[in-house]
Amino acid sequence: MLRYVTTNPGKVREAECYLPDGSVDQLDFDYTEIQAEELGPIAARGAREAYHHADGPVLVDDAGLFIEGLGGFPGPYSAYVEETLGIDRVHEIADDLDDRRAAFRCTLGYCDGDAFAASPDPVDRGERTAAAAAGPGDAASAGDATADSDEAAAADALPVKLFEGYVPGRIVAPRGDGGFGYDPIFEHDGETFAEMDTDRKNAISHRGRALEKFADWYAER
Ligand code: ITT
Repeated sequence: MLRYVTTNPGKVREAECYLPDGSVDQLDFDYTEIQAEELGPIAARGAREAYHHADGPVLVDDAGLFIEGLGGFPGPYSAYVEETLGIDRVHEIADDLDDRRAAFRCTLGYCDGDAFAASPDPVDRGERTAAAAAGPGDAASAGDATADSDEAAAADALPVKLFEGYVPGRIVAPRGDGGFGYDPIFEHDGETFAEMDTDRKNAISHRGRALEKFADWYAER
């Protein structure tokens, strides 16, 4: 069973449309979100931490809203900004901008503990190489601090496969009551995501694009 790791049930509703019935289960686990400008390293770290927590295959989903006129803000800080400012305030701020174009991005990170061709740079390949070179540690000296840290380093070397999705749009006054998060203020092709049902949003959304790539790869695997 694949665990879709998120505290957000809205994401799971969207993901279920791409994966065979009964093959995915929500794991409500709040993994550590490292500070990074890109979603990839956040998803990769999160996937490794969630894999250790779940002790089985996991898929983490890191997403964000990138507003052009704000240099990509809130981007990886989208959850914090939604919680602290709220989407109405984000719309008000964007309303003062000449450039209200925006994009949603989603990065899925898959880890099942096995070796496979993980995503290449810029996503922490250097880190993985260094950790792999450190080796798994010496079982005979278990309990020894050096062996422990070697083991932690080797765990950090676990391959993570990333899948990315992107959708362009613009920030508008809130409309619609579907979806979640920033959906009411994100317009694509004349409609906000909150005005679309799940199938329509999935057909064009950042998450839908990433899930489509994941589902193809996972079916082969
Ligand atoms: P998890 O980290 O537990 O998965 P989260 O909701 O905090 O849940 P993210 O950090 O990925 O997830 O999300 C960043 C923010 O972007 C957060 O405020 C979400 O509500 C919002 N968001 C993510 N995907 C979205 C989508 O498809 N439509 C609207 N808002 C979205």
